[in-house]
Amino acid sequence: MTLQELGWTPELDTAFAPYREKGWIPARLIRETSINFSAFLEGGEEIHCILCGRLWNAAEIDADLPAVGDWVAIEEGDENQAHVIRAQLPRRTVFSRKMPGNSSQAQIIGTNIDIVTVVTDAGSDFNLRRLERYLTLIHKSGAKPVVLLNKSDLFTKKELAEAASEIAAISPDATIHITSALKGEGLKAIRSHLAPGITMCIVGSSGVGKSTLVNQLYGEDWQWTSEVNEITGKGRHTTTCRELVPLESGGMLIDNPGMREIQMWTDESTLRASFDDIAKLTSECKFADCSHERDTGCAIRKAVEQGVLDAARYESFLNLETEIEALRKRAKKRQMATERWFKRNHRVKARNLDDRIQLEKDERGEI
Ligand SMILES: Nc1nc2c(ncn2[C@@H]2O[C@H](COP(=O)(O)OP(=O)(O)OP(=O)(O)O)[C@@H](O)[C@H]2O)c(=O)[nH]1
Ligand SMILES: [Mg+2]
Ligand SMILES: [Zn+2]
Repeated sequence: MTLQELGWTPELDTAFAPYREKGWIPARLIRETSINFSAFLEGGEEIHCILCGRLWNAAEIDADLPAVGDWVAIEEGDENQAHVIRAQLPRRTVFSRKMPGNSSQAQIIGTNIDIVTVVTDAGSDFNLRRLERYLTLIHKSGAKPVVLLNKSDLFTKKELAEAASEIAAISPDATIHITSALKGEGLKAIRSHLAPGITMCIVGSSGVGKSTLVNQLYGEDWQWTSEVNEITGKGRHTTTCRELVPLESGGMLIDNPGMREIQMWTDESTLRASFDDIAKLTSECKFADCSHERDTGCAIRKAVEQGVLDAARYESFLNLETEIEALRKRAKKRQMATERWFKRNHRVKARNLDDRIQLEKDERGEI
């Protein structure tokens, strides 16, 4: 596996020049667990590495820390010393969501991602409002959106076609494919997006078939690292940690744990872009500061009344705005407090004694 096949670009090569002079080598992070990381080197060798104390301390928030998909500079270790991440290279794209719970921080799902594939089905998981949120976040990340209606073996052609057209109506720029990961159907369509150096991040609720898809595209069962998968009560493997999987046919997949919450981590301009049709209407509202609720002369409400605009989509637009407004307020209020809390929390995370010893050595400049 060459660096290019791992997604290396001329821009990265330029950014890496000062690190090369120090004798460090480039690597792409494929897995992270607290402060332990795994990475691929040129040639495809997988290594374990730790973060140097300087980067650890410099990170004000979680999103500043290296994440799966990141390119880093590694100082190589030996039998006695761990490989150390010495520097982080600029990110081309960042796919993140709001951290679950009350925090107003961003949680990074993956970086340097070209395509985000949202997996759902035409049945119990199908939820257009949730999909809207995913698509808004994908739009913000700069990656290309793909939506899969998986488990096609469980639905009729009519059900699948209806679900697909409902998705198409809310996301004109997303490519929609109908697949059955179990039967290996529709894989060709997914492969058509992949090529050497391209990274596809796969997201969606737990149990929709993300890991099954990864295995199918990989060609055999990917050997998940032991801490990655947990066997649930039903005997099903559920992914507990993100992981980058390289494909022999070219391209890389990032498998993710199922997401229960997909909250907004975005701003007004992104919101408007993903509700382009509604945003256009706002310019026709009578008042410039129209709340699009009870104001007279609201073009959006008129469109709903005339049946031009779906009422649920209008509701969703209003809710998203409220959510972003709340997020902004919360962010302001908590910024200072959360930053302090996260700094402390990062250190607590270094529970593993070995890690702590390594970190301390590193902070003293011994490694
Ligand atoms: N009928 C049918 N079942 C499928 C399909 N794809 C996956 N499954 C089944 O759905 C269950 C969950 O699949 P996984 O691939 O583990 O789902 P996941 O999205 O990785 O779930 P998490 O790791 O928990 O997020 C397994 O029992 C699969 O065999 C499909 O296309 N059709
Ligand atoms: Mg899984
Ligand atoms: Zn209005």
